[in-house]
Amino acid sequence: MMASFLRQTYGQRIHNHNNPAAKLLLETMERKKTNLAVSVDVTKSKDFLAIIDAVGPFVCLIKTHVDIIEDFDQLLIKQLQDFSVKHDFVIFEDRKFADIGNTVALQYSSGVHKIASWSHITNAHPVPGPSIISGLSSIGLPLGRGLLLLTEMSTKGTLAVGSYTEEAVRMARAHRDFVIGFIAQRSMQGIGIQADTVDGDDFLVLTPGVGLDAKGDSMGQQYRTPRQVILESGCDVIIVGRGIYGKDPSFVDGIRVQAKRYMEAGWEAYQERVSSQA
Ligand code: 5IU
Repeated sequence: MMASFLRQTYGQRIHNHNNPAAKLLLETMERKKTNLAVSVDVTKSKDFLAIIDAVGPFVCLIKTHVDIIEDFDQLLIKQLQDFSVKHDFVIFEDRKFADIGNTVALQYSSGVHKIASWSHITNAHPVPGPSIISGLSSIGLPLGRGLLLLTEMSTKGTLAVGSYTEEAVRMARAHRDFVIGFIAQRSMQGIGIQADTVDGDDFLVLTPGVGLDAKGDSMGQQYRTPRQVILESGCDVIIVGRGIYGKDPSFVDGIRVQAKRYMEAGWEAYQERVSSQA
């Protein structure tokens, strides 16, 4: 029998997890009543911090790409951590590691960014095989961090489909202490296992490619609505970037309005999901 985690509340699902980062994310979602994550893809510290301060009250998680920030320094990380405490959100550096275990362990712990020291969650492409998980886990697990595997992508023509996706889910199942879930476009429950033979594990699914107004961009991005993502596809967290901060990252009033709008759409879809009949 497959346990259906899709109808459990985020609060109930805290007990399905042992990893501290997974628990923290579910606790935050339950406490703040939001499944919205904002992806802050801007190149200046000033814009980065202004967006985070504006969307902070509406999000469970902030997703970063710190390698695109031109004036990056350790003070910025301190400010990000202060906002994480002030607004009560989880930090996810979207680093998409993809190298051999030894190299990713160094990329995760060292260099300019020292990601493991401040990011609760990070992610990796499964393409190198299980050694990427052991490499990252050697650094992240002792710090209480969690890893998401990229099993699908939102882009046109993605190669992360079919048996690649299935094998990646199997890899995750073999490393439940550190792998807390997936970046994917739908629930991964039952993927890669024979139906009715094993209970599915409760993995978190965080989903980019979410927009209420646009269908995509000129570079292959494809958007679906919060309802399609949370209710119809069984994902847990909507990740929204430009849909919220648009073309003008300094217009904080507009950003707040959009963040609230996405938060409400995501939460409504979730409530409909947990209250729907099996
Ligand atoms: N992102 C995707 N699609 C994916 C994966 C990651 O869009 O399949 I994996 C990232 C890229 C960007 C954010 O940081 O999520 C989406 O930003 P927009 O909402 O602005 O398109």
